[in-house]
Amino acid sequence: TIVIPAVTDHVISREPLEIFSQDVVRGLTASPKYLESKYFYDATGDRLFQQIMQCQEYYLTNCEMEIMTEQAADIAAAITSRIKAPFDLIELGPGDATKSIHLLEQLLKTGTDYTYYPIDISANVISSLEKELPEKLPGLQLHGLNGDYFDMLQQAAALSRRPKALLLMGANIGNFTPVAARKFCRQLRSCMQPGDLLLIGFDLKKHPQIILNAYNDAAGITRAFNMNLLTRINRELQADFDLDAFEHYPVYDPGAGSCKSYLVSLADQEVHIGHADVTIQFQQYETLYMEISQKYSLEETEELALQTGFRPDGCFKDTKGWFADCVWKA
Ligand code: AVI
Repeated sequence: TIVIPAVTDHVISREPLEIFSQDVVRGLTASPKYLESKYFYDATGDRLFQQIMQCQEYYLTNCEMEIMTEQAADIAAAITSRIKAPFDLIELGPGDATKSIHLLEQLLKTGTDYTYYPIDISANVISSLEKELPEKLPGLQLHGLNGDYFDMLQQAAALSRRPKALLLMGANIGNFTPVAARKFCRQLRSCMQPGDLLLIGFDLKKHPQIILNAYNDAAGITRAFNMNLLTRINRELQADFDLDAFEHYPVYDPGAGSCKSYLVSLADQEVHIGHADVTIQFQQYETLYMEISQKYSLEETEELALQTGFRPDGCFKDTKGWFADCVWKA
């Protein structure tokens, strides 16, 4: 039987404009200036990110896709041999589930009893999955949860006491600094019971030029992706950023494993944020820090697991060894 829960179960949570405004002003009045990359993802940002994932330079998606298509049976077995069905498979930030669908399909093929809970801050993502996935995967038990990861994890825990396997794919952990990643993983762990599993994707350290190119594609999509946040601030907060007066400038530090994207102000200039009635001064060549994409060695992924209350328990790599989906046991 197909169980499709009522759409009304969703908790609608939107980032209120006031919080956006405060975060933007806090970042632009800090020294050095920064913006939070979680704000990249408005409708245009979502579309640009889809395009980034299709860029030849942005290897991450293909690497993880190879893992999920070629090793779906092994990943499914890794889960079912470690936790007992029936269980909940909870995906944080599923996107269109094009990667996880292979795992969902494999689990269905082997007759595993599980319910898939995609969690996303975007209501669109959840309603599309609820519409499309049961058509593609007849028999899938699906319950979408729209909201903040941790609020929705609590809700999932309240809905069922079954063992849980969490999926955090797409190297999303990389968009935290190492310190913030530890905090995030500890918080995830606190939502899990001993024996629950986490499958977590990491972009691995590799030749620095390959990494830098992934964040500096020749077609300029990543540039547009960064610039789009300025456009969003202009539109939503009545600001007057002149996009031509900023240059997209990503750097990769192979020692630290951190790829950081900056916008560099090309001139002395002033930007007015109408909504907050704040004027920001930029000096020529002053930087605006936009995003971190942290890269890990396999040893560093294991350290992160151990520091945050998990036991690393194997990992799945693509044939190039550029990306890893790691199994952590709570
Ligand atoms: C979503 N996240 C894992 C992407 C990354 O690789 O850091 C976001 C991104 N930023 C620029 N390109 C892609």
